[in-house]
Order: sequence, then C-alpha cells, then structure tokens
Amino acid sequence: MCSACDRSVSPGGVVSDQNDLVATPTPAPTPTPTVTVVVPTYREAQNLPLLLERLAGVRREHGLELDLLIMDDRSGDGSVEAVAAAGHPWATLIERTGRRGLSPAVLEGIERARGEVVVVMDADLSHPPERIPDMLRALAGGREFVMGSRYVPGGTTDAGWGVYRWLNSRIATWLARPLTAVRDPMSGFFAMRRADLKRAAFLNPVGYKIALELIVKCRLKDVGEVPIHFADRQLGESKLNFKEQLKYLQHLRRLYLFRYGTWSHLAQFLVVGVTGLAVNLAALTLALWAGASDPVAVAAGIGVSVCTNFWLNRRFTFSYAKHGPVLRQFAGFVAASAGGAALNYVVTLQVNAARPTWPLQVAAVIGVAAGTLVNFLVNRYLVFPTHKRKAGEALATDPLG
Ligand SMILES: Nc1nc2c(ncn2[C@@H]2O[C@H](COP(=O)(O)OP(=O)(O)OP(=O)(O)O)[C@@H](O)[C@H]2O)c(=O)[nH]1
Ligand SMILES: [Mg+2]
Repeated sequence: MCSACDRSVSPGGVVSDQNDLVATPTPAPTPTPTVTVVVPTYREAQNLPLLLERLAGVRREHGLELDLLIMDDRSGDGSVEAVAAAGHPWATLIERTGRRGLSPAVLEGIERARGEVVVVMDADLSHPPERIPDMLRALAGGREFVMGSRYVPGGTTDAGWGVYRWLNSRIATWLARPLTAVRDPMSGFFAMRRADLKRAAFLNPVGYKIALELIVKCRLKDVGEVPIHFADRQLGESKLNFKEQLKYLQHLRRLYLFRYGTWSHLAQFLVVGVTGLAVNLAALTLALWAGASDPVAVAAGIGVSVCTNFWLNRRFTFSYAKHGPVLRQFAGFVAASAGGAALNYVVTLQVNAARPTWPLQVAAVIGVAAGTLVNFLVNRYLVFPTHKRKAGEALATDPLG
C-alpha cells in the first residue's frame, strides 16, 4: 500500500521524492519514537497549524518522543506549506499517490509509522491531543486498544448537536454493539500498539470506521476508553456525507460475517424471511382485493415471497454466490423451500398431536422455525455452497464478499 513514489515534505518545506531520499547519504540514526500520531487530511490547511501547536505543547509538557505523519490526499490548499512553515522536525506530511480516501490514508500511515504506539486522530481539532498521555497510560496499564470516547462519564460533545446528528451517532454505535462493548467506537480517536496490528490477516475497512475494523480484525478484547471533549470543527469543511453512512452499513455487514460466520448468514436469512412474510401478506391482500379466490391469493402470496426471498438471499445473505448461475440457483431455492414448507406442515401437526392442550398457533410457530432452519441449512450448503478454492489459487478479493 505504501507507494514508493509518495512524496514527503521535510521541515523547511523541501518537497522530495522518496526515491531521492534513498540516494542521499545515510543520516545519523534517530532514536525510535515512542509514539507516531497518524492524521489523515484532506483540505485541512487552516487546521494544521493549530493542531501542530497543540501537539508541540503535549510533546513539551510530557517529554514525549512523538512524531507526526500527516497523510494528505494532495489537497493543494496550502497544507504542504503550512506544515513546512511550522518547522517541526518531528512532523512529516506525506502527499499520497495511492487510492484516495480516509481509511486507505490511515492504513498507509499506520504502515509507515515507526513508534511503538500508533495514535490516530482527525485534523479538525475535534479530538483533543492533550488526552494522548492518558491514552498512553491506559495502554501501559495493559489495555490493548484505547478509544477517545464521548460516551463514557466525563466525555462530552459541543452543545447544539441536532437530533439528526445525535441519533445518527447513537444508531451507528448501537448497530456495532454485537461487535464490541466499546461505548464510542466511532469517535475516530484511538491508540494501539503497532505490534498488535500483525494479528489481523487482512484489513479492508469501507468508509471511515477504521477503529471498529481494527478492534474486530485484530481480535482485541481489552479495549479502554478515555473520556474526551469532542469539539465541533470550526474551520474547513466536513467530508462526512450520506454516501459514507451507507458505506458504514456495508462495512458492518462484513464485520458481522467475519466475527459470526454462519450465524451471521442465519441472522440475515431470518431477516429476509421476515421481509418475505410481509411480502407474502401484501401480495395475498392485493390478490384478494383484485378479486382472486382464496387459493389463488394464497398461492400468489407464497409465489411472490419465494421470488423476493430468493433475490434478497442471493443478493445479501449468500452474496458470495451472487455471480453463480441464477436459474439453477432459483430452481434449487424453490426445491429447498418446498421441503421446508412440507417439514413445517408435518412438525406443526406432530407438535399439535403431542401437546393437544397447546394452542395450534404455538405448534405452528415451532413448525415455521423448524422449516426455516432446514431451509437455511439446505440453502447454505446445497444451493449456495461456498466456492472452494483449488490449491494454490490466490484469494483475489475479500472472502467475505
Ligand atoms: N487523506 C484523507 N483524509 C480525509 C479524507 N476525507 C476526510 N479526511 C480526513 O479525515 C478526518 C475526518 O474527516 P471529517 O470531515 O472531519 O469527518 P467527520 O469528523 O466524520 O465529520 P465532521 O467533523 O462532523 O465534519 C479529517 O482530518 C479529514 O481531513 C480523504 O478522502 N482522504
Ligand atoms: Mg471531523
């Protein structure tokens, strides 16, 4: 990911190619810094001098060996000049040439980092650099990962967050709850030991929730949270948009698959089943309203819901097989659903016979559950089997689809 042709700005404002740097006489070895702060930036020229000043204060006050990597996506807004003008030998701006975007920028920064600990934070001063020493203390105390958190006692946000923004943040956090107990995995401000990154086989964050990706993929259990005041950006423009929020859902789905495997397929299959029930009832009602007889309306409901269930399962639940032969998959799906329906029927009658005092509805629910489970297993392993790689065949894409 670290492209050899990225350019770096050394203090004093000289822009040079990495390749040229290799050719210069070997500089005197510098002591390995304890902490590397990685800051992804896009058009943050106004904020960078303030961030540098505050980080300089933290270095001075706490005697920290801290260096800074600003991972800039060629903003062209004076960021390069602003960093050079500050003249801090510990601050480097990398003009990236690889894939643009916040997550790739952070990952590349982490790869380039030399400190034992990596801290990631935004440039817009939402994250207080003054909390870094507390985060380091928490790591030294045995935590594997430390988040700067708005939602633990002592954590705050600026006043005036609208309902939409508050709800957005809370729902995003709530959706991530089965993946981590962290109160604020979305703050974007975190610290971890660089050595722990080796635990992840591959990282593939979509959008901007990279901390969540690291916690899940590096299987970090002991995550601490340091309360922060999360300030609203005062200068420059936000890059967070609705498209990024949709990407978050896609990212979450991948992480669920990674963490829960077949259980997560089952959960998606059940969600599709519930939507199928709604589609079934809607189609049935519509058919009745159009004057169809009861048997025709019921058949229409089942027929339409089998089709929508097939489409949704192929598109989402078993998305790894979405490029497979559609007609063959559809035939398999219909055959498999027929088996589940028959089983449902038999189980319902058996339960009713064995427990005649129970209401028939309870027996029917058990029948539906049995039919659905068998349906799922048949689909998972027969209709949409995982593509088995031949020995030596490379894994071209994320296996989680
Ligand atoms: N390198 C790089 N950095 C980015 C990109 N998009 C955003 N950033 C940086 O990532 C950090 C977070 O972006 P913000 O725009 O502040 O997003 P946010 O914090 O979620 O949203 P607000 O602060 O509410 O505006 C900032 O330092 C941005 O400059 C990008 O495409 N590439
Ligand atoms: Mg921000």
